[in-house]
Amino acid sequence: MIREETLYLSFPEWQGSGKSNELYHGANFLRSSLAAQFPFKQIHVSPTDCSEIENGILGYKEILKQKTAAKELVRMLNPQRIFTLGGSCGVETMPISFLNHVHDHLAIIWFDAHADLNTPESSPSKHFHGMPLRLLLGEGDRTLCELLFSTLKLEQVFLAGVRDTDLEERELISSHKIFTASPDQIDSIVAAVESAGFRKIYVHIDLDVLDPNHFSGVKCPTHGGLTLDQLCGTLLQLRLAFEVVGFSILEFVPDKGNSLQQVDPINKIISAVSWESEKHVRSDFSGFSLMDS
Ligand SMILES: [Mn+2]
Repeated sequence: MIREETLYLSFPEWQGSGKSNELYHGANFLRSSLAAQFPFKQIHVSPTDCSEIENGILGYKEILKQKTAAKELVRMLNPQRIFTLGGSCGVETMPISFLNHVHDHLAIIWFDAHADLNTPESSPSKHFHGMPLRLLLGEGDRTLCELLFSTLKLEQVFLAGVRDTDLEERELISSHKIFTASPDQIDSIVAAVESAGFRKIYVHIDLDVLDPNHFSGVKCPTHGGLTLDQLCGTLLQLRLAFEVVGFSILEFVPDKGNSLQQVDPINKIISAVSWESEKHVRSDFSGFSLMDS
C-alpha cells in the first residue's frame, strides 16, 4: 500500500446539487487555477449524466459509482491528510470517513450556511448535497453508508455559520445539542472544540458560509453569512489551536466574467486553513481580526 502524506483530491461531483452541472465547471476551473500549487488527483465524474431519483436521491447511480471510485483512490493512497476540492458538499463522505478512521478523536468543523443533516426521506429537494453530514453519522441510504470507512459520533460535529436549516435538521440539532456557532458568534467555535478535548480537526468549507455580499460564486447563496475576514480569521485561529488533518473547498460556481477575481478570496481561505502556510502566518494575516480573540 502506498503511503502519501497528503492527498489533493479533486472531486467535481455535481449530481448532488440538482440537474444543472455548474459545480462541475466550477470545480474544473478552480482545479486548473490551483494546479500550480497543488498536484490534484481527480475522480472521474460524468459531466452530463444525472439519473432520476432512486432511493430518495437524485443522480443516485452516478453518485454511487463516483463515490466507489473515490473510495478506491483514497484506500490505495492511504494519506494522512486530505485537501478536498469539490464539487458539491456530497463529496465529503469519503475523505472525512477515511480521516476519521486514520486519526483518533477528530473534530469536524462544518462551515456552511446549511447543516447537510437531511436523510433521503426528510430532504425536500432529494439533492444529496444536503445529506452528507447525516450519512457520515451513519444515517441515510444503506448502500452509501456501507461504503464509508467509519462513521462519526454527534459530539465530533461542530456547525459553523449554519443559518438555513430544515425542520428535521433543527430537531436533530436541538435534541442532540449539536454545537452551532452562529455567524455573529463564529469565534466561539475555537473554545468549544478546545473544551471538548479535541486536538485534530477536519475543516469543511462550503463557500456559501460567506455572505453573498462578500462572495457570490456559490450554488446556494444565503444571506446573513460571514465576511471573508471573519472566515479567514476564524480559520487561522483554528489552525493555530489544532492540527488540521484535512479541509475542503466546496460549491464554487464561477461568476460570468468575474471568475478570475474569485480565485483570490479562495486562495486567502486556503492560506488561512492549510498546514502548508505555517511559515507565512505573520506576514499574510496581519489584516485578520485576531485581536478579538
Ligand atoms: Mn451549503
